[in-house]
Amino acid sequence: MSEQEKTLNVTRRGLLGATATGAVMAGTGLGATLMGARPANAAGKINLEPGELDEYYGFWSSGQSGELRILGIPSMRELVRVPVFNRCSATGWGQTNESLKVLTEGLLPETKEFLAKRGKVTYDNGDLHHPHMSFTDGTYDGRYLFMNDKANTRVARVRCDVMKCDKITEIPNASDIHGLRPQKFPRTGYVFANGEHEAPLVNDGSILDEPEKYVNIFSAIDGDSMDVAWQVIVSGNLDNTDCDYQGKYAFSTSYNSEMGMTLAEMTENEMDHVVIFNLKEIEKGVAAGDVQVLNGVPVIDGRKGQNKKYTRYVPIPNSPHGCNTAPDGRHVVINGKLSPTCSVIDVTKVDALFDEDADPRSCVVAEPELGLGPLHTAFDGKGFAYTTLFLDSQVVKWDVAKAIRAYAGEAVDPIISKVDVHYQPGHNHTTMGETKEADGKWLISLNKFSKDRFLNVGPLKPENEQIIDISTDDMKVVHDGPTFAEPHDVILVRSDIVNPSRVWSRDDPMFADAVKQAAADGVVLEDGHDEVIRDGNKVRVYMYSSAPVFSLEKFTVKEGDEVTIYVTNIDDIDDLTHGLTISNYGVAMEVAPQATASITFTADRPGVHWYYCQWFCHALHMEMRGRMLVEPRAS
Ligand code: CUK
Ligand code: CUA
Repeated sequence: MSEQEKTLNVTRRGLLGATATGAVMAGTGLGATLMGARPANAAGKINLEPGELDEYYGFWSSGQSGELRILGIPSMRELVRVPVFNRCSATGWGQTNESLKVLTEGLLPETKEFLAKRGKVTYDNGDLHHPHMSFTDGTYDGRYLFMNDKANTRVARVRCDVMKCDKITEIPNASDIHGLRPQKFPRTGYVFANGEHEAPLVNDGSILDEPEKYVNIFSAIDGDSMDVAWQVIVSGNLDNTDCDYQGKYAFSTSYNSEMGMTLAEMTENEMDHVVIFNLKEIEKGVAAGDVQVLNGVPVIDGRKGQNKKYTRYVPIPNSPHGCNTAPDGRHVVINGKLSPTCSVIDVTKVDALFDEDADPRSCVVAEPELGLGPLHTAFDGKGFAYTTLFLDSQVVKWDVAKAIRAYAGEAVDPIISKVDVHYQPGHNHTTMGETKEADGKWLISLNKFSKDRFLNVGPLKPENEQIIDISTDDMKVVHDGPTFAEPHDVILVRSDIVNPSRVWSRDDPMFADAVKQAAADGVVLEDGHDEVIRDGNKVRVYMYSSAPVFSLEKFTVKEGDEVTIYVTNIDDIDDLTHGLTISNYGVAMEVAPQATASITFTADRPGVHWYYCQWFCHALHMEMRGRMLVEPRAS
């Protein structure tokens, strides 16, 4: 392809994706293209050449798919999927002993009991809405990603060095974790998590249809230990949450302040509220024992009309949804949803709210009318905010400072421009936009409907995520990105912050149990040792993989044996992953370079069962196989 064809190609994509086509024609200009100039946007080009790397990592939620996805931005190329709350056929997440430990150890005892009755050890599904990176001093630090499970009330952590989930904690006392954000300052620190749905505090069936006895719970999880540090009982359903850059306050939007059960009841009030949590006072209250301890967690009463030291309720127009702190470190934008407005809270005015008689609305410094259905807001670090309008199918760019002046009575219009997106946007996110290093290059709009944007694939359609160039005054949609159910949220992180390892370290805690068991059995995994150890009806099979062979060509077990296979990948080359799949046994796992992975099953199907490597690793990959011989039990 000639340079000219390449550039034409880029321009055509820009035209197809854009709504303001005139602007694209004029701006990046066919004239310039034909003269051979690269029609790059000010933010850079999105169609990378083969081999070119992206400038940002995009960490994507996947809603009811339950996994984390990693994309390169701005190309929108999907790089990898990280199974978290779901099961994964490729990697064996949910089958391997290493993943089962992560999936089970943080469950509450009563959940384990409940699942055991169904013959399960963990949940199979999850609903992952909000992935966020750990912070140090107001910006991403590349240590961890945290994320919620709305379906089964859990919070998970992914290690950024290996991009695997290492902890999942079920949150006691709360119901259905939704909004989630890590503490920005001084570090994470806490991970704040909203329980969305109200329920009896002890939900054992002794209280059922008595909604007046239901409560909502806000949780602070320790990001280092993943234990719940404390919880606060609040009034109203909690939706989204964010915190300040001082380490003093967290903010949660709350719809249904009525605590209604039906749609009519839930939307009755003109005003709902934002709950502001005073972190230092809550910590003091916990230390002083002003709590009830439930499931081992100190729980503080922060309901409306209770002790005002801990929480304040700021009235906000009907059913606020998104909650987004601006990179200026001072303003928090509350998105109206049923109200066409966003409310701007000034964190420097929050201290005063905790005086008994303060007007709780005194911290609201702007309330611009932006359009229909404002859901979430992103920032560019230059004083502008970008709010999704769900009902209008638009993103609106507005000036925060002007909105404040307008609220104070000046005749200024804070709205800069609007751009159509396709269709019905929920979250949006800018590059580094939830940190103090917001750089204002790209905006992603996560749209709930794609309708006619792609080839018809039947009644179930993909969603559509669009990338918008915000490096210049106007907003240009430059790319459509179809995606499967259902990214709610995304963060865009500068690539230099994220530095994953290329191969596993042999002393990684992920497979420490396997290494310990091998040592107890006198097996040195790193030596490429293989061994079959019989221990009553338990059989431990140790082998290594090195392209293109398994060290064991065959092994024999007896029908009914409990078999554990440990595979160590002794290859140490970048990208040389192997796997182990046993045919007609439903057994499969990934073994990345220098990792050990293990899987346990009962050999209750006699016969010859081939095991093979399912990760294409070598010219002789098809030959990378062996036999498990299962002797029938003598009858
Ligand atoms: S929520 Cu999905 S559009 Cu779960 Cu973050 Cu607003
Ligand atoms: Cu090893 Cu394919």
